[in-house]
Amino acid sequence: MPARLFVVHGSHPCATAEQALELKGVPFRRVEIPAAMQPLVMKPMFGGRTVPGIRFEDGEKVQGSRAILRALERRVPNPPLYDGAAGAAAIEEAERWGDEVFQPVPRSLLWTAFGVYPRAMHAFQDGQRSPKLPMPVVLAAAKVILPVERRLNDVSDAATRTAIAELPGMLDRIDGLIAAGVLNGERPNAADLQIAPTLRLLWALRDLRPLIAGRPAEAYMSRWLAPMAASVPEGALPMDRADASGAPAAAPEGQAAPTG
Ligand SMILES: N[C@@H](CCC(=O)N[C@@H](CS)C(=O)NCC(=O)O)C(=O)O
Repeated sequence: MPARLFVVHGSHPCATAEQALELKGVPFRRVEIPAAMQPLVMKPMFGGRTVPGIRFEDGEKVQGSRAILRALERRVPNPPLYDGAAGAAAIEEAERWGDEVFQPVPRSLLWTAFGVYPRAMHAFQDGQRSPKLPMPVVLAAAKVILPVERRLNDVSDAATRTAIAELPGMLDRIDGLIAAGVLNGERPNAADLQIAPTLRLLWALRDLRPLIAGRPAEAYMSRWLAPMAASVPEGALPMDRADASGAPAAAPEGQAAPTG
């Protein structure tokens, strides 16, 4: 049996692991776990509650995008993921930052935005192997999924405003890594695989596009990754109140999304 990669469709660290498997030419089967169910499925099998996790054909189990990339590098050295003009140490440090600091940003923002526009969740099923749920089922499921995801990801108005306020500095850092040749080299390295999927998910939040558009990071994010068709309409995030303290969220939960 080929390797089995346990994912939640649309998850950015899962995209990291999938891309690495494809680059290394390792055959794998994607096992899709419904959103918010990963603690129930992953914990008993891998010990931790998050996706991605992989079970290789020889039975070795590895959880976490960075650990999966390292296991792949060990098993299939070519093409290398930690080798490039900028040097392995710079790639590893950018990868660490991409995982620990940058990766959590879209999580809190996305679940805030879905709270405002739950209808937008329907299109995020595009490309999944499991059959797509119809809109009424998505809206009913959202009532269960949203509170669980908000709890799992520590979503709060304060965290949302902090993430928005810190995003330009993070984008500056990515532009700097591109200029320094740590990212965006001839072929994707481990840091590219970690950072580009997070950028792509942020782009799916239309409120954030003005912060990203025109930067080197904008062209970079879709160099190796197909753009996401799904997006969340503008007005989902408290952009104009990013610095305000104590302001309520942008709109009441469950409000219908505008068309488009
Ligand atoms: N940094 C880890 C974290 C992965 C992670 O948090 N995945 C999310 C989905 S994007 C998850 O499964 N969350 C469920 C939870 O926090 O219980 C990695 O790159 O593997």
